Amino acid sequence: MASDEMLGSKRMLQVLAGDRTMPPPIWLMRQAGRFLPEYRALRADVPSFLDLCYTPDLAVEVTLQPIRRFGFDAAILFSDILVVPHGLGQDVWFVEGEGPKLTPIRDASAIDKLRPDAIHDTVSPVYDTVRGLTKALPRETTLIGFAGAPWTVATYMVEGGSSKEFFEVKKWAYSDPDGFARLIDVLVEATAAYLIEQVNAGAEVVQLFDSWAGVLPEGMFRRWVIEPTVQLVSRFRAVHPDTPIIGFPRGAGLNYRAYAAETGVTALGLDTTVSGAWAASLGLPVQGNLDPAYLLTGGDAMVSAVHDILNGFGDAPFIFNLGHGVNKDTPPEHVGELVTAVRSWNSDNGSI
Ligand code: 1CP
Repeated sequence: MASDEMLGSKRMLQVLAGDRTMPPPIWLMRQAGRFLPEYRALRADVPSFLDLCYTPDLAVEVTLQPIRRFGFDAAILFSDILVVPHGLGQDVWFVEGEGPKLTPIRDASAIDKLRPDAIHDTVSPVYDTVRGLTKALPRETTLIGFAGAPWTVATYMVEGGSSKEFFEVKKWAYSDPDGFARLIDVLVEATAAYLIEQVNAGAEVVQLFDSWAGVLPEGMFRRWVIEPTVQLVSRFRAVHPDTPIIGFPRGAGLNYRAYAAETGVTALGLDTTVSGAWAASLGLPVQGNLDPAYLLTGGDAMVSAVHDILNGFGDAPFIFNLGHGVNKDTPPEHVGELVTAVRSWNSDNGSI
């Protein structure tokens, strides 16, 4: 557990412990990656995206790139949510310009071929990246580990990649809930084990990305988002009771309330649709939620949206972030402007 002294120097941990800091801590989802020229240069020399995720020296370097440029309060481990299916033995590859591809899993026999016990053999370089980061990060920077939540990872495993309609995974989940639950159960166990090892290696906070939570109707949201998250959180907490968990059920809408009340996560990541005042009423520390499109505009429009967000969260413990990841066409200087706007905010008059 962090000593008071450590908490004192790490704004992010203070907020996750329930304090409000001024200015708030700031980091951005997808703060590393293609919008940074130094990432593109390094990536050009690596044969495949998974090679980058599994080469600790390079993954450490890519994690540090945005910290050097912008001095964010937190660094997020550079990896991907799809290393878990890969570690389970599913074929996963990334096609330039198209995104992830997987050999789809659509029946019990395909689930039987997954190897939950062997996951660490494949993903252990990720733990080495975490260990490297604990040495390389500035002492005030919090290290965030992460995984995809079971529902979101299952969408990729069943669809065989990114999806627009999610019909294959929904057909299975709606028509054969017991069969689909076996896949979700494998993911709960594997993801808990994966996050526990990240913390053993030095991650101080973990974030659960449920990027496709919002495509499920209410009852199915409860069954495939809330229930697996409850189980995952409880398995994780049995080993690491004091490590904060940020849950990000993107697109949850009104279901954010049940997610906040029932899953046991420490803090809520908010997408752009949720107002700060409403989210503050849910009683947990909150993180969010600038529309990443403002980073394409920069300037006054962005700064004014930043002030609306900072004012909107009232007294809730608050971490500044986007409502989704940084877009690859974002000019890096706009990210610099954003950090300045957040750090120079004056809460008395709501302006710089
Ligand atoms: O060619 C490249 O360089 C690959 C682009 C890329 C990058 C930079 C992918 C492929 N993944 C990542 C890194 C990544 N992914 C990180 C670490 C970087 C950081 O945040 O600084 C994280 C946390 C993720 C998480 C992730 N991967 C999510 C959840 C967050 C979200 O965006 O909703 C998801 C859904 C993925 C899947 C994924 N990985 C990559 C792609 C193109 C996709 C598909 C996205 C989609 O279906 O829309």
